[in-house]
Amino acid sequence: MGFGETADKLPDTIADLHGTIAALVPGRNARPHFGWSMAQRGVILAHRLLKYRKIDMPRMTGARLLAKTVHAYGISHVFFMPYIAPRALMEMEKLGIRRVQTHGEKAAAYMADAYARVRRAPGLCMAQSVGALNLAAGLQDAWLSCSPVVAITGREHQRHQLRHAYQEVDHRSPFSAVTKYSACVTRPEELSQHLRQAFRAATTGTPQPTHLDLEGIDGGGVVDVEADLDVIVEPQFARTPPFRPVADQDSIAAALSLLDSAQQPVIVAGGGVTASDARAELVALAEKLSIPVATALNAKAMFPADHPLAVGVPGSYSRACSNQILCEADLVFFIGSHSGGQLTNNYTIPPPGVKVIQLDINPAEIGRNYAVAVGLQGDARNTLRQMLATSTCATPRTTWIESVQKRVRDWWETVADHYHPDDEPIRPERLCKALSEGLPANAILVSDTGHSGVWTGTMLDFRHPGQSYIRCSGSLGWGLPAAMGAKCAAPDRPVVCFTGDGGIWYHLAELETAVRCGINTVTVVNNNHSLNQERDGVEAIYGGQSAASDELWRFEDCDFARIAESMGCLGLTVRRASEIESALEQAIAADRPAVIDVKTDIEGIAPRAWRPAAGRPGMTCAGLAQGRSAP
Ligand SMILES: Cc1ncc(C[n+]2csc(CCOP(=O)(O)OP(=O)(O)O)c2C)c(N)n1
Ligand SMILES: [Mg+2]
Repeated sequence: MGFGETADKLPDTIADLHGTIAALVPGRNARPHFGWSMAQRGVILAHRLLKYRKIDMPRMTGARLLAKTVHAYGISHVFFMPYIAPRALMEMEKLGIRRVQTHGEKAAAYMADAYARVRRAPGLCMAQSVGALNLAAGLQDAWLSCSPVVAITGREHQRHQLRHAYQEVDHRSPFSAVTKYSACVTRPEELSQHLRQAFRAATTGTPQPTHLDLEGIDGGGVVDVEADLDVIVEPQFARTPPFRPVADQDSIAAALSLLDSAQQPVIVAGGGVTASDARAELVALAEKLSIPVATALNAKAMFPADHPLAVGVPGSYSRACSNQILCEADLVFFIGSHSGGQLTNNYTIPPPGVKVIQLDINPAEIGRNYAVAVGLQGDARNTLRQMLATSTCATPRTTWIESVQKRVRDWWETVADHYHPDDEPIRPERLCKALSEGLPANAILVSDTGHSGVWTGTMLDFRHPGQSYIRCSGSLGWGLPAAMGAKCAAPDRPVVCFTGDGGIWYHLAELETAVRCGINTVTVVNNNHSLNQERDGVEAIYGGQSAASDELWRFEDCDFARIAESMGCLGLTVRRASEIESALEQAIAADRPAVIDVKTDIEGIAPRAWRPAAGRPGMTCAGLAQGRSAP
């Protein structure tokens, strides 16, 4: 039942109530009231009131209320680790919600995160009380990636709190670090209100996780109890963004004027462009105003890789040319970007002091890291549309664009050695080339972090508007379960996870979940049998390579194809680059989850991010800094 329905019934029922009250508490002229005491009158009134509540609020368990509400908010899958709210899970099943029971709470949170990002709508994950902190740890990535995940946990009864209850610690601090809204719900009557707020907070402004902590270690104090309950759903908050405000026209005019007069402007598109689904508008504005476009990892698929204005991904996990181009810009237009530490290589790319325009739906983000010449508060898609409607075509900035293109071409030449050959063991650059060529036009690429983020961010190209890219914001191991969440969100699209062996070890057990639940993802493992991104740091401390230093980053060479087969997946091993594409085809066509174990070069280490020479911010290329990428 929606708000509207409830409201429609109110006037009639309240009129009835007035009659009831008039009968019970007669006016001065009425006959004395049969000697009823005030208490008796109160009881009768309360009884009538309850009856009224029953008219509008059917009696149901908190479980039914929870299931009906999340179902009405469009939730098709719930990701959880038992033992949590089994009655609610039963009610969800009746409504056709798929229950994805995982092997760990972090994996459940990662699945809900990717599910939410792919659907641009809330995701749902749950855990019992002792798993709550694991779930909170899993929400770190959703928090960092601005993903609208609603998390539900059980909590030891209030009467047992602070009494050394079995398995119980305080949930408040861990969840306060990774949620926008976190509330304790002690009775089913409180659930509607907090659920509404959980969906509203998750989807509005900067989308981020929210949390409800239900009474009882499995939430039984709320879900197992029957009461007169109202299912309230506000469909607007069942998707992101619920509102699409347009920045004010004066600010838009000021921004357009600055962009017009800039000689060497660059647009930096962030995750807000992805969240707002503003790819077409971004491309159109860049072309109309003749401005090159760099993308954050969170917006990598929002600009065609082969477009003449494409700059690539700047920052820490970057191409040298992207950082160089940003250091040459005289104006940077951040769109839906936090201009955070990774994107800006710790606030150095572009250099501090550069002229900046920033557009964000959340006004608190505007100017956080770079002082702005013009701030635009609004939804990316609608504000870009307004900018398109009120701008005139720019004279092409031929010299600037040619210099940008030359930087990009020169950079490709520096990596060509690793990009083309069919050597054994395979170089990660070559693996990415094969994936760029072999990914279907509607594929979703899900990338783990560390080297996986560097390789996919810099070496993998998306050329089709139907391709998507989502990436881990930092928690190694996110990739495999996240790909499963993405597949649940888009069952008809091929979902390919790119992870390292260090990454896949974290949540390998979820392959069993994938088989059991029929979630057919493809996991490509860049298997160099090591955490090789850590190698340089370790050897620098040891003063060179030794058996002891090797212990800090090397693994046994394991056969992930056989491990995957043992769980019911298709397992493939690839040793030559020329075999990658056919393996990918076979894996995508398989009617079950698949793992491709790609044996790669242990020397395949990414270069460190390019940065301007010390003390000379904004200077042109100082050459590739020596060394390797930071973890
Ligand atoms: C939860 C967590 N712990 C530790 C790290 C640090 N870290 C980043 S990349 C990395 C190594 C990744 O190894 P692998 O996935 O095999 O890729 P490789 O470096 O070998 O190419 C580590 C340990 C992290 N990002 N997240
Ligand atoms: Mg590795």
